[in-house]
This record gives sequence, C-alpha cells and structure tokens, in this order.
Amino acid sequence: MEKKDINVLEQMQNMTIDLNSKVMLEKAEKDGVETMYKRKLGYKVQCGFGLQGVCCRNCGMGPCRISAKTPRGLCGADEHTIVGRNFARMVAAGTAAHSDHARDITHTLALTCPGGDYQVKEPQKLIEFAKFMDVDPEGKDIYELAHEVAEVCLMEFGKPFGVSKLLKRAPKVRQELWNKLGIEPRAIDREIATVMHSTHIGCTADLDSLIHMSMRCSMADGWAGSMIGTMISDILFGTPKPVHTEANLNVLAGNNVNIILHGHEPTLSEMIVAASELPEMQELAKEVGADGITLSGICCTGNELTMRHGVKIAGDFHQQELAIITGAVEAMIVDVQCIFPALPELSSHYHTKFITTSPKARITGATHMEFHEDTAMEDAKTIVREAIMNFKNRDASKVLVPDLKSEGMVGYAEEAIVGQLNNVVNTQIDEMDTLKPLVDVLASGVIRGVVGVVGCNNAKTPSNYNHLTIIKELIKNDFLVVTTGCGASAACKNGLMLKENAPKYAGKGLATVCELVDIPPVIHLGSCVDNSRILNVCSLVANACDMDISDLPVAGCAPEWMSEKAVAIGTYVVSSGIDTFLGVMPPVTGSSRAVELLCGGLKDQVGACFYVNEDPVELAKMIMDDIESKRPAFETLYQERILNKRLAEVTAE
Ligand code: XCC
Ligand code: SF4
Repeated sequence: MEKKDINVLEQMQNMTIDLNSKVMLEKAEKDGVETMYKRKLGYKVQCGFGLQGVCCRNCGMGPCRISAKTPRGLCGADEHTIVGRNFARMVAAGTAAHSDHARDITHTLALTCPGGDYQVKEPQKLIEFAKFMDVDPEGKDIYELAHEVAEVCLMEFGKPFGVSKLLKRAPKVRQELWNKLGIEPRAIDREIATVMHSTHIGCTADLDSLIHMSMRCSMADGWAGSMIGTMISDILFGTPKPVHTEANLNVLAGNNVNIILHGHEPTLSEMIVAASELPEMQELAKEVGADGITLSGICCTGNELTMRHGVKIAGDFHQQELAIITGAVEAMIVDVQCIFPALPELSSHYHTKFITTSPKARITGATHMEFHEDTAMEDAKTIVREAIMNFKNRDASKVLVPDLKSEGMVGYAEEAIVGQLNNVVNTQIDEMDTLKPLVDVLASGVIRGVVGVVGCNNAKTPSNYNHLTIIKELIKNDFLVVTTGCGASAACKNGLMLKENAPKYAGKGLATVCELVDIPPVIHLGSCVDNSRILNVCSLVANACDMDISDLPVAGCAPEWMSEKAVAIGTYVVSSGIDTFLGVMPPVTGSSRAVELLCGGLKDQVGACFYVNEDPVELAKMIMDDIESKRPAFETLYQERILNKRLAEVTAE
C-alpha cells in the first residue's frame, strides 16, 4: 500500500476501538470496497445548519436556514420554532418505527392458532396481560383470548377516545403528573399524526408546545408501542431467560453456512431459527459440503435472538458492512430499521446474498424475498434454502474471519432480574418482598445506583468507545448497568456480561452483589423496544418504595445514539422522570431556548431532563454525581416510607 493509503486506513481504524473491525477495515481497503468509515472521511465538514437543527424544509418556499443575516424563515419561523419542529419530527419518526414494529407483532398474535407457525408460548403471561388490558380470560380458550387481546392492543393504535391503557403500569404519582401536564398519550397513531400536523407550515410556532407534544408522542412509544411490542414478543416467543452467548465477528463459522439476521422484528427471525433447525435444512447444508448452519445476529434482531435462543451476536450497527467483508456470509437477511442502503452493492463484491423481506424496507439491488406472517414457515424455508445453496459460491481466497470473540450471559427480562435476586434472599411472592433484595442493595448503598446505558453507534464518536468507557467507569464505582440495543452488543463483545469478570471490572460492592446473586456487572435486557422493560422495573421498584420514578437513584444514558428512535426513547425516559445523559449532541443547539428547556427546564415539569457531554469520562462523572446527589433524599424517603413501616409491623407483631 502507498503511504497515502496507509494514512486513510489509519484514519479509518481510529474511528473504531473494536480490534476485529480494524482488521476488517484493512481487508476492505485490500478488496477495494467502501464502508461507512471511508465515506465518513469524505464528510470533512458536516452542514452547520443541520447540526444545529436550524434548517427547515417543511414547505416548498424553503429550505430556510437561520443565520445572523437571516434570523427568520420566509414564513417568519424563528430558530426556536424550527429547532422545535425538527426535534418533534424526530420523535414522531422514532415512535412510528417502534410502534409499527409493535403493530406487526400484534398482528402476528392475531394469527396464532394451535399447531400453527405462530403459537402462544406463554399462556400465563397472556392471561395476566389480558386482565391488565381489561379483557376477561374467564372460560376462554387460550387462542380465543390471544385474538381478543390482539384486537384490544391494535385498538391502542387508533382508538378514538381515552389515553393509553398501559400508563397504569407507572406509579400513581407519575400518572397524576402526566395527567396534570397533559402528556398522557392517546392513541399511538394519533400522537404521531398530531406531531406531523402541528409541524406542518402554519401550525405550531411555540417551542414549549412543540416540546410538550414531543413528550406526549414519545410516551406513546415507551408506554404504549414498545410496551406492547415487548409484552407480545414474550407471549409469542417466550420470556427471555439468562442464556450463554458469544459475540463479535469471530462467531462466523469456518465451514458452516453462515446466515446473518439483521434488523429488528422477531417475527421473521424466529421463523428463520426454526427453519434452519429442521433436519431437511441441516441435511441440505451437508449436501452442499458445509458442516452445518450458523445463525448470528446484528443490531436488535441479534438481541432478540440471542436472549431467547443464545443465537450468537455477529456485531453491532457499525459492523454490518464489516460482516459481509469477511467473505464468509452466505446470506444476510434483513427486515426493518438500521439497515445500510450500502449493503446490496457491497454484497455484490462477495458471494453474499443480501435478502430484503419487508415491503417497508425494500432496497435497490437487494434480492427481495417477501415474508408473510400467514405463510411464515414456508417463506422462512425458502429463504434458508437460498442461503444454503449459496454456500458453493463461497470463494475461499476472499474469506477472512477475524480472531476475536467474547462470551457473555444475556437475556435478563424483568422476571429474571427479580427472580435472580430473589433466589438468594427469599422466596416470597408479595411484590415488596420480591423486590426487597434489589431495593435493599440500592438503599444501603452497596450499589450506588442503576444506569441504563443503551443505544446505537454513531460515526461522530469512535465505535464503542463511549459505550465502553462509560460502562467501565460506572461499574468500577458500584453502579449496576443494564443495557439494550447496540450498547448491549458492545458490552458483550468486551466480556462485560460475564460474571467471572466482575472482580476485574466492578467495584467491591457491585462485585459482591454479582457474586452473591450470580449476575454479571452489566445486564442484558434485550433490544431497544425492550427499553420498556427498564420502565417496568423502575415502576416496580418505585412502587415497592412508595416513591415516584424520579426519586430513584437511576439514570439513562445513550453514549453513541444516532437514530430517531433513540430521540424518542430519550424523550420518554426523561418524561418518565429519569435523567438522561447523551454522548452526542442532538441537533438543537441553534435554539438557546430549546437547549435550556431540554437540558434544564424540563426538570421542573417532569423531574428529569437531558444532559450532554461529548467526553465519555466526564459524562460518566456527571451521571454518578447526579445519582449521588439524589441519594440522601432517596435514603430519607426510604427510611420514612419503608423502614419505619417495617419496624411498625414488627413491633405490632
Ligand atoms: Fe439501530 Fe436497534 Fe440504534 Fe442499534 S441501537 S443502531 S436503533 S439497532 Ni436500537
Ligand atoms: Fe421556510 Fe417557513 Fe417553509 Fe420552513 S415552513 S421552509 S421556515 S417558509
């Protein structure tokens, strides 16, 4: 390579801390193929207007861009209006993505039947959920009940009256606050439509109002769409239980047919897992000269599959291209969200079949094999067969699978977290007693707090660097970390989901808890839709402590967020009373008032707000300081509301 090329390679390699990724970038250069890392080099300067959120093209008179010379758009919209509208639209898009995913899962529940491709795996969970949704399970066949629950859930998307039924999962005080503020989401689709309508030219031109409707819309994601998505996924495919897995590109197997599942919804991927396990598929793989079939996942599909089946994690968002560059992938099968449009062209340099399956995410140049839930198994078999038959086209001279992989325990649903703690301490079923161990370690300060470190990779930061730096800082200082999405993949790739590594990375308090309770210092909660599990656990703990969520020593953090879904998530987490720390600045800095409101003013309304710092060490410190500052009040409340009560009970006996 010439010196110039080496420079380019070095620059690209500096954009990730993953050692496998660095190897693959070198191969990409040798193979003459382009990746996100290369394209990023071409973007020396990104558009300043876009970065600040002050570019508006919401009507045909624009685009209008706010600057000192042009302080208003043609219609007179100022920077606050434009930033607010752009922010609200990001939230609406994110909410749409998560909720449409949930809608598909719910349709799948409506298709369940005895002996069918999709069945009810968790009847008890269905019955409980039915009761919660005001559907009487009494005397009903489980499938009759499933269909009824599906219909009630589908109504949550478009019902004409009332607010989300799922809000009642939150502590009472929080529900009252949402009611007072007017941010209880009504029907999910309605909140998305309201934002799109109100941000049309000539509607809302008031920043407070735009942020207010952003919060209400985001709540339709967290407390409705995502909550339904998670619940029904568990009912259909089983509640995740802790399971062993492996992560990073080395999970791609030498002489196996490698199939990568990438995207988000478990509907397709679950069926691919089932199809690939069929004896006829295993035999076919042998016939074409392979030893077997290896499935692995990328992005949230990876998380969904790993937590229910231990399917290995091939990589995160930033490794989707690098996986193909290994030359060892027979097929990459995708559904929706976070799929680079670059993949078909990239795949054409290798033997990899790049297969799109959803009419919602067609990509020019891909092999489109549409997947329909009502012919699920047949469709899945066709797709798997296509992958197997492609094995003979693998070109050994183009294969390079990098050396590293890591192991971890994944799949801690709410039940697993509570259950695991309960195993050690007691076995009572009363809610407070069940949560007592978790509450006790929090209240005593053995664990200083719990932080959800979640979200994507962003080319604005070296891949995985912020995630790992922050997670390591937190656990070193006795903060338990729960994680989802690509942040979870980063943690797993680096051994942080192994209990054995707790003494190495965790502080004394946390390491002791890990040992006693048999958990890793970083807990895998699933995909991004599963952030609703974090809301659930927070609600349970708040209820058990007779407090609001905002009283708890907890925080949210998205160190490398990039998607609009992440903006929706951050906003509902804040609206739920949890301070949220971002490692990448959202495009709002063009409006001083938006920054003041999002990063401060919201605190007076919902008891939480955003904090941003692009230095991960500083951000970690901000998180810990924030939680520590909450602890004295939390401990006092705990003493008043729980300990004194317990004492009174004991005395009464
Ligand atoms: Fe996408 Fe969900 Fe972000 Fe990863 S974490 S880059 S949204 S796959 Ni959800
Ligand atoms: Fe310009 Fe107003 Fe149209 Fe936006 S809505 S493009 S600011 S005229």
